[in-house]
Amino acid sequence: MADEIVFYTNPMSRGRIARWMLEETGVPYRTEILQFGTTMKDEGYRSVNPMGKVPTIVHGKKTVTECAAICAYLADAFPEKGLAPSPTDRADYYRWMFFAAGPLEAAVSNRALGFEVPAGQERMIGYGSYGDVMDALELAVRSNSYIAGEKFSAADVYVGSQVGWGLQFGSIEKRPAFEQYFGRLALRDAYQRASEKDDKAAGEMQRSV
Ligand SMILES: N[C@@H](CCC(=O)N[C@@H](CS)C(=O)NCC(=O)O)C(=O)O
Repeated sequence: MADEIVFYTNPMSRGRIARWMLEETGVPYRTEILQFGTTMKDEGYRSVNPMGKVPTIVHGKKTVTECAAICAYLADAFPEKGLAPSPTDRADYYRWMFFAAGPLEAAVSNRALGFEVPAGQERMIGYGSYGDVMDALELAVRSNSYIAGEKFSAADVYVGSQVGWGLQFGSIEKRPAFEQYFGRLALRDAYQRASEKDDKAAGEMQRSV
């Protein structure tokens, strides 16, 4: 029997990235919704993810946290779904996945919090400047149909989610290349299924308070 996947999430969180990736794999999974500040921080869940954050997946005896790792892990765990390039062809796949988990996430979060890198200190911080990050991201999404070439991959789930959220919440500039890239991804059945499930869960959560 296949190992069960348990998905810990909150529908108003980065858990939406992991949900999209789970839907791309098409494998069954059980969802556990956690609440900010309460069940997410209790001892039981901290024994799964000591950060008390979502998302987390538990696949049999394996626990994976961090959205980028969850996307990469699921692509490797279900190779027959074709969600990662072959191991010898992963230069862009790794490059942009790690770029999004490091420089992009940090630049966008800092900007949303109103933190500016002091002038002249750009060399001290991994992302340099928000402007450089945006220009590098634009080059990446403009070069091919997908972030790692002409084929969709798990890296698009991760990078695309950040672009989509950024465009929606105004933390990423509305450049046409970003809108076109995310527009292509948002048409995917798995993205739409995941969004529907999370929107429904969010609605139920709001009605129950
Ligand atoms: N680096 C983590 C970030 C996870 C994260 O910050 N999740 C937020 C929701 S978007 C969270 O769980 N916040 C609850 C808290 O910190 O109490 C990832 O990529 O998965």
